[in-house]
Amino acid sequence: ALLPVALLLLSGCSATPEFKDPPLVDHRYTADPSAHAWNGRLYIYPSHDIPTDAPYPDEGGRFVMRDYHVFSLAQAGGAVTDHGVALDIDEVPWAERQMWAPDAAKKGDDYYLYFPAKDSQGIFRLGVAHSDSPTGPFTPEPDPIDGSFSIDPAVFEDEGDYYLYFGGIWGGQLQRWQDGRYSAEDRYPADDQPALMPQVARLSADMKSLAHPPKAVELLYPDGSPIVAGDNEKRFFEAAWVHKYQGTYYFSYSTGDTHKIVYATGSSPYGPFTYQGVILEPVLGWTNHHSITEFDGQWYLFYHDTELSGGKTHLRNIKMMPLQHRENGRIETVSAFRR
Ligand code: FUB
Repeated sequence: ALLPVALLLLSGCSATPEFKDPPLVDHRYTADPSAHAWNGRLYIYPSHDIPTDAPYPDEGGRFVMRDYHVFSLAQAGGAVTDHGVALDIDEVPWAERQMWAPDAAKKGDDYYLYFPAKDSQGIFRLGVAHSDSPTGPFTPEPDPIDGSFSIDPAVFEDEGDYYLYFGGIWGGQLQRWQDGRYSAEDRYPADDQPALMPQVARLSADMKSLAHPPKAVELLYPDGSPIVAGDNEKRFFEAAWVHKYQGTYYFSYSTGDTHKIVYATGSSPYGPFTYQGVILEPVLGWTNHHSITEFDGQWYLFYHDTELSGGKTHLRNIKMMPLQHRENGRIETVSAFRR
């Protein structure tokens, strides 16, 4: 968990790093913030981290979350309201453990919460729950979304259509799905072969099912070739997010074991997306996970680090900071630390 700070120190900054932004809340641990501006208010759908002594193998066994709380703000920098439990794992018939990073969508006056959890077989699936309020409580469907798998759902609305992005390697199990079928064996491509790509499917009109089987989202180098599995600085790990700026689609994601949030751009919500650069440098803590949303005419990056827990990777806190798109469409690289 201290690796990102060690890197910072090695990169020439000798003083103890100072955090740029305060945690948005400090009365509970929160992570993976998916933010949306709806009805003139900012709503944040994070994971709810809880303490545990569970071992911390590569499969993310310490992320033992069991419920979701929704948070909201009337203005950036203003008071943050915790709206209480929006969904508890005991209400989801198929879910047994590990409610990881969620997202939400608004369609008319209906709100949908999308979330991953492991079923009784230990397999990650994606669930959906409905509410007539952005803050819940949400009523879950009795079964996972048919055809869904892996983790980190993110929903992007474009011209009346809704697209569900998802996937994560290692603990997120994407490497166990080939041709839409699960196999308990981890199968990774060779380092010089195309990396495992995130998944996308358009949602059906009911927002509770996929309109077609998931497709791979192609992430490319500027020369048009696919990003390869051995390129840990650029290949997809988890935490997909899509936003649109001046007609261009921005696909951003975490590089996992190199701890960055990076982005690629394209001209369709299905991709392909061409790699552009780093949005957020490593934070304190192993995981890096974000969302990007415009609110009151300003774009913001929502992210997490482990300031409150003093570096415990499974006990994180959500934060936000302004994000700048440059005139050429590039995004300004930011750090969670002051330099
Ligand atoms: O919060 C659990 C997992 O950690 C998320 O699903 C990943 O994106 C990582 O942030």
